[in-house]
Amino acid sequence: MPLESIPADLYCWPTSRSYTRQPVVEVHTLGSPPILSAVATALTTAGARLAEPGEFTLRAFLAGRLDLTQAEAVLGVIDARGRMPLDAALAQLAGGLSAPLHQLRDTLLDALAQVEAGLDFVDEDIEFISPSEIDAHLLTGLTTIETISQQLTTRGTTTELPRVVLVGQPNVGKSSLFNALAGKPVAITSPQSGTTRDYVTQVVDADGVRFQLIDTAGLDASEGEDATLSPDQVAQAATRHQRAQADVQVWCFDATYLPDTAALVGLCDQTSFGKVVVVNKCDLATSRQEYTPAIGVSALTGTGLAELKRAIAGQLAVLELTGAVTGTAERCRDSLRLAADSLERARMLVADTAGDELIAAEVRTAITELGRVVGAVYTEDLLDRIFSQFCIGK
Ligand SMILES: Nc1nc2c(ncn2[C@@H]2O[C@H](COP(=O)(O)OP(=O)(O)OP(=O)(O)O)[C@@H](O)[C@H]2O)c(=O)[nH]1
Ligand SMILES: [Mg+2]
Repeated sequence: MPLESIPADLYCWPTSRSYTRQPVVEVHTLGSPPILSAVATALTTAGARLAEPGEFTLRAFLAGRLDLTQAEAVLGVIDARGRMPLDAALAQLAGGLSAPLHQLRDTLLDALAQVEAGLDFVDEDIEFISPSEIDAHLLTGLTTIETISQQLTTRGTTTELPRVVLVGQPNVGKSSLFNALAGKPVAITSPQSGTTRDYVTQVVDADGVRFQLIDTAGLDASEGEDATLSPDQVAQAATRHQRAQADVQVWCFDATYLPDTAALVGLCDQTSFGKVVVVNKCDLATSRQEYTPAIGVSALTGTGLAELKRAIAGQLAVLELTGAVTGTAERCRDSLRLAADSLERARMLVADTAGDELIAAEVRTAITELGRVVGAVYTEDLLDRIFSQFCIGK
């Protein structure tokens, strides 16, 4: 197909109201690699060059559109392989970290300006800010840093255990699998459909990875339809809630009742992350069947349980690998500590009436350290380190 006959849309931002605050034109066309490569070749032949990794986000940062924590959050969103890291990255992108940091920096800059103004008039006995006012600013600063540091620690180490939720139709053996994985009979099981009414949870260790395992009520055909709130529907709503909160969903099927093989295969196709598909009651299957890519297990005999644990641990490992926001936490920890140390020293100097020069120097150090976190103070090396992790075109 000749290149000029390809349908394409051009999105133009002729002024500064673009992602990078520079005039931008986006070409949207068919997503076929040879076509995209032909378009890229045509554009580069006409004088354009390919973007460096992360160049668009770097430009957005340099133009003041994003600060450094938000630029890192862009990477976090792209790399997120699960609900938790995605939520953390989106919150950071929305300014969850930058807003309090910028506010704190502004407060300290104001305080510093007044301390320094006093230095210029030291012989004339004019006081621009009283020691108690300085101390109040420093104390606010310390409290804010403490809060942000705690937030970063929680994000960096994720104290909350990841949630693995068992879902499937009634009677497929979810509660039996729950007990088998938990290693003890915690959940009630029975031949009667609809046994589990409320969810049950247990901390489980699989291949050295700890997680919260959650058993839910079976999903019946009425899921999503509404009527009066019968106990069934309450159970269904609880199941939907648990599913929405899941980091990994384990979809359970019954080997003796595999109604829709196409649906099973379809579900397995979407298992790139966050899902594991199991076929339980393999001991009852008439012939030894292969369920790949689903995992054949038997809660009764224990067949396939080791493989299931490995699969869950594998999915959780993918979650752990996403580290952009963790990256921010690591990058910022030292700077926040140094800023807090300076503010502590400044407070002692205020208490000792040690002189405004020394107080100003400590506040300046704290401001510089906070500036490093948001990117108001940066080096080429730091930018290289952050933006080289991006893929081209972001
Ligand atoms: N043969 C065999 N029976 C099983 C297996 N797993 C569960 N069962 C039986 O299947 C029935 C249902 O098991 P449950 O674990 O209660 O099923 P459930 O999915 O939790 O059911 P609901 O809570 O009603 O949604 C029980 O009679 C179990 O003994 C298995 O691997 N092999
Ligand atoms: Mg059950």
